[in-house]
Formats: sequence, C-alpha cells, structure tokens
Amino acid sequence: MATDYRPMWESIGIDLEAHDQILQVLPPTYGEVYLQQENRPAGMEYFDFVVNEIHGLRIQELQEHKANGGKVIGTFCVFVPEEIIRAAGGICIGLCSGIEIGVTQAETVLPRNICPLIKSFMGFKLAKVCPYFESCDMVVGETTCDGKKKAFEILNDYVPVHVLETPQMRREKDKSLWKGELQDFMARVEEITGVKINAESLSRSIKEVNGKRKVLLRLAELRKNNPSPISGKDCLLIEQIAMYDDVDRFTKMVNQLCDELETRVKEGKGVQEPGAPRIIVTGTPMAIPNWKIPHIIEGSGAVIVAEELCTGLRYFENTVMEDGADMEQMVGAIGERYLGVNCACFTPNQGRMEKLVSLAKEYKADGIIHCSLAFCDPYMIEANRVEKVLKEQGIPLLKIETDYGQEDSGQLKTRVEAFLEMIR
Ligand code: BJ8
Repeated sequence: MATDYRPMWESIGIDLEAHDQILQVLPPTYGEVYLQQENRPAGMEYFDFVVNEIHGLRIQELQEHKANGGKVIGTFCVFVPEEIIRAAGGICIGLCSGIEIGVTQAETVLPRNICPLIKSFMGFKLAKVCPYFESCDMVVGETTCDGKKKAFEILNDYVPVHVLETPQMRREKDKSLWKGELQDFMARVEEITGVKINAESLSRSIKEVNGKRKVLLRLAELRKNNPSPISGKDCLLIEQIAMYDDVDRFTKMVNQLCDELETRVKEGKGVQEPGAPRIIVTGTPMAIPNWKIPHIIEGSGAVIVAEELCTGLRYFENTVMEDGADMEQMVGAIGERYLGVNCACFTPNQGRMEKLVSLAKEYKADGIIHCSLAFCDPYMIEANRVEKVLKEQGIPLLKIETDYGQEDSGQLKTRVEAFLEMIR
C-alpha cells in the first residue's frame, strides 16, 4: 500500500488542497513524456521511482535529517557551491521552479512580465506547495541577473535568504571578490548548521561532489556515440534529479546506468531511428518538471545528444581541483571551478561561444536549438552572439523563446519540425 505522506506535508506547512492539484497533474504528464518512450534503458527505473516519490521519500529523508539536527539549504543557481554546504553536514537542494504555479500569489509581489523561473519560485513559496522549499532552513540567492537579485529581497520576507554576490567578469579583482563571497558564505553556513568546516570535511565533500559530476560526465561521454544509447529527455531528467537526490546514492545509480549503456553501445543499440538528427540544446536552465522543448524535439524524430545548460553540462563539466593542501587553497579551487560556468550573466561570455562550437564537433551534432525563457534578457540578447558565431562555423541554429505554458506547443512543434527537415 502506498505511504500516506499527508500528515508529513501538513506538519511542514504545505497547503494540502493546492498541493493535491499538482499531484494530479504530474503523473499523467510524466507518463506521456517519459513512460511512453520506446527502448528505454532498464536503469531508468530508479529515476522513475525518484520522480514517483518526488514529494514523498526524499522529503521524508530530509525531515529525518532535520530531526537529527541537520539543516537543509535551498538553491536556484549552479553558482552555489554544494561542497561548502555538504562539508558542514547540510543537504543542498536545487529548488525546482520549472512549472507555472502560484501565479496569482506571485503577481502580488512581482511584475506580471518577468522570467517564468523567477515567478515560479516565488509562486511555490507563496502558495506553500513545495515540500522542498518548506524543508529549507535557508535559501541561497545570487546576483546573477536583475530579476533574481531583486526577487531575493522579497523572498527574504518569507524564508531566510543569503545572497552571494556573483561577479559578472573574470578579472583578478572579480576572482578576489568571489573568494571573499565564498568565505562569507562558509561562515553563514557554519552559523546555520552549527558545524565548523575543516580541511578534512571540505576535502571529503569536494571529492564526493566531484564524484557526482564525474559520473554525469561519464553519461555525457556515452552520448557521443552514434546512435546515442539513451534519449536526451532521460538525460535531462537525470541532470534535474542530480540537484536534489542523495549524492552517494545518485552517483551509484548513474554509474550502474552507464554500465548498461556501455553494453548498448557495444551492441550498436540506440534509442532513435537510424539517421535521426543529433541536436544540442542550449540556453536557460530547464528546471524540473520543464520537459516541454525536449519532448517536442525528440517527439519530432531527433535525438538530443547534449544540454549546454545549467541543468546539463554547465553543472558538471568542470570539477574542483582536489589537491588543495589547506582550507585557503580548497576555497580557491572551489572559486576557480565555479567561475568557469559559462552563464550569460558574464560579460563578455566568449567561453560559451567556443564551447558550443567544440560541442557541436565532439557530439557530431547536426544542429543547435537555443531555448530562452521569456523575459530573460541575458540569454535572449546573447542568442544573437551565439547565432553569429555558429553561422560563421556553418552550424545550423534555431532560436526559441518560450515559457512554462503549453499554448505555444503546436507552433513550436511546427518550427522544430521545419528546422529538422532543413538539417536532415
Ligand atoms: S548560472 S543560467 S542557474 S543564473 S532564466 S532567472 S538568468 S531571467 S537562471 Fe541561471 Fe545560475 Fe546563470 Fe545558470 Fe534570470 Fe534568465 Fe530567468 Fe535565469
């Protein structure tokens, strides 16, 4: 018999009625997007289970952790160093914000025309429908884009928020600012958790989080094969789950899946029809449960072979150097790793252009689809630079701007199909 989690949700302040509505929407959507895929690897069963228990078992684990004195810290950006949170015994949870929720409540404190990701996280908090959010002892914000920066001031009225000042350039003075920010963050995490971080705990944590990144990289490497042994939708799901699952368990399960995929590669077994166009998606993050564009792309007969996204390569392509001899060097190594994230909030952001060109070659991509959330100035403006560079290199590009609604799905499908037809 299924466990009744309602008493647990009620105890953490969830609005049960509003929450029931989400629970009614998620399973059919998941069934349509994920469970109807043909030829899925057996190892995806674990990730299906995680989604099935998205507000159940994992929340129970977080509550047990809290009952034992542990803390839960929520984040919205891949700039927040999980290594530091983990070194203090905390659990780092990437809060989702990939669905239209609590819009009416969010619009009481935010403008109507704002990035859907920002509106979503505010909506989740104000509507009290996310058990992850309600489990958080603190949320970490950042100054990456203006919308987020100002929204975090408001969010702080509802949950303690620590804001990291993320640099927008990569000069020496920016690096020192960032290192100082990480030191302040470490002090705040120690204060919240009541645990002093030392060289041993930080070094262990760096290795554990690196382990997670390395296994995701192993998965990414397998997708360079033609045919790809796994769908892009499944990989996106894994990358989304990486943000909130238990680090050790997740690493083990992705490794097991990769073993299976290696066998598939040896047998020449793929997920798509032979000759299916190979696509890279790039742009704003696709937070769970935002599977809209990948579902359209793969539903149109292509296969996504890489995500140049924060829910993708930007999250795991670089690891933290593990040879730091003391705290100072380790914090320096963490800072270095995170400054390598090619977010459009940087100016200039040439690294992203170079990355896209090299990824297209490495993954033998036939085209790139740039997906921006509506009202996201950094990515929408940068899409023009991406277009220019890819044109020079002869790499076909389709630019899409969308939100979390389904109203434009038909129109997007027509555009994606026309693009695939062109590059076939
Ligand atoms: S490192 S991409 S996760 S900031 S989509 S809220 S930028 S208006 S999410 Fe991001 Fe960190 Fe950068 Fe990655 Fe603003 Fe744009 Fe909205 Fe965005």
